[in-house]
Amino acid sequence: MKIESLALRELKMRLRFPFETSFGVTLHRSVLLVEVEADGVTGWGEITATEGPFYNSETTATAWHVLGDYIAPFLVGKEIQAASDVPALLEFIRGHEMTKAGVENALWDAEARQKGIPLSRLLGGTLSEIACGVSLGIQETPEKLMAKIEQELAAGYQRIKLKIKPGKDLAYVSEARQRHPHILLSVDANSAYRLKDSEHLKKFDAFDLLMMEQPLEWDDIFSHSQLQAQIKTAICLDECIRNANHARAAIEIGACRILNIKLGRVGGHTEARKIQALAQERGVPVWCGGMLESGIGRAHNIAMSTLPNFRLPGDVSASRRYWEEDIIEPEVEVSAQGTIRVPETPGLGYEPRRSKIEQLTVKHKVWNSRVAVTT
Ligand code: OSB
Ligand code: MG
Repeated sequence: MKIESLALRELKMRLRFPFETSFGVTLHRSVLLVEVEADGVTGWGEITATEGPFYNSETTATAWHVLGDYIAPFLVGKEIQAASDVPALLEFIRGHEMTKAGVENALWDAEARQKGIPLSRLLGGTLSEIACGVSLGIQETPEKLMAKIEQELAAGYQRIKLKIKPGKDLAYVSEARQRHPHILLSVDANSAYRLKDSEHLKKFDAFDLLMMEQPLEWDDIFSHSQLQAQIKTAICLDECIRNANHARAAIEIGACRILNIKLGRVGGHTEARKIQALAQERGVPVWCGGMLESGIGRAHNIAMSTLPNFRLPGDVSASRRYWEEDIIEPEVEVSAQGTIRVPETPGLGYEPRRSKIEQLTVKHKVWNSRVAVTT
């Protein structure tokens, strides 16, 4: 495939509800979309960086910088065999996984469209339907959280994940478990605790949780292994795992029993597949995490979730939980059983709605073989 052009655009999108995690509240998303032209075929990807460096170290601004100053000038005009060539080509750029993932994943979409097959099949996925859970932001009171839980269970979601932080944790989780003794329930701290809080974190063992996601520092695998030795609840790592080497280290030293795979955080489909295969070999279940994506990122998440060893419901839920109107056609819908049917049409299987995308775009730049064009 010849990479003829790369385009980056920033869309301003407003979530239907504010989403609160231990690192802050999000209502307005700056959604970054990558559009690639290869051999006359278009592919789409999403850069899932957040507005500020509070989840990981990337931001929407660093993505513009790294894509515009390094990735686009290097890749545009290049001939590649397959999208899976991209990570090796971009190895000279350290970090910036989300930015690289947006580009690589757009090429995966283009490659699948060229071959006339669904992206899920090109990736090696086998499922025709994926299991869905929801991630619920921190709420003002346990009562408000209980109402959200009821609503999502009524909609059919198979797993409820609660965001927690110190002071907004045990009372909320305890109440949720009392009301729903049998549901799959998990918590996600987004690095809000420290190893010295292990006595406090042990108390979660009483709630029969499916997992506790990323309780400790965002880049500290070793401390998680020390915590895992002290608690019964399975630790799931999110922020700490940015590539297959991290996953191998974490599994080897017992830092987690479950892995959350996010395409952006690990640098794209190629690295995600490596992590998935390694985890499978070691008997560690994986599931697909989310970054409040638009339909483009969501469609990539759906395709990835069809791979073997995605054994637990992901944070992949319906478009309408996030947006009044999504930017793809059709929107992502979830069945009353809490599943998404995997599309069977070529590529992502959802079409970008160009007019809606144009309408929401606040910044747009195209790099083609000769010049960069800003509109
Ligand atoms: O840690 O999984 C996380 C959202 C933004 C940043 C980090 C996380 C999340 C979520 C939301 O949990 C998942 C989603 O519904 O997209
Ligand atoms: Mg998480």
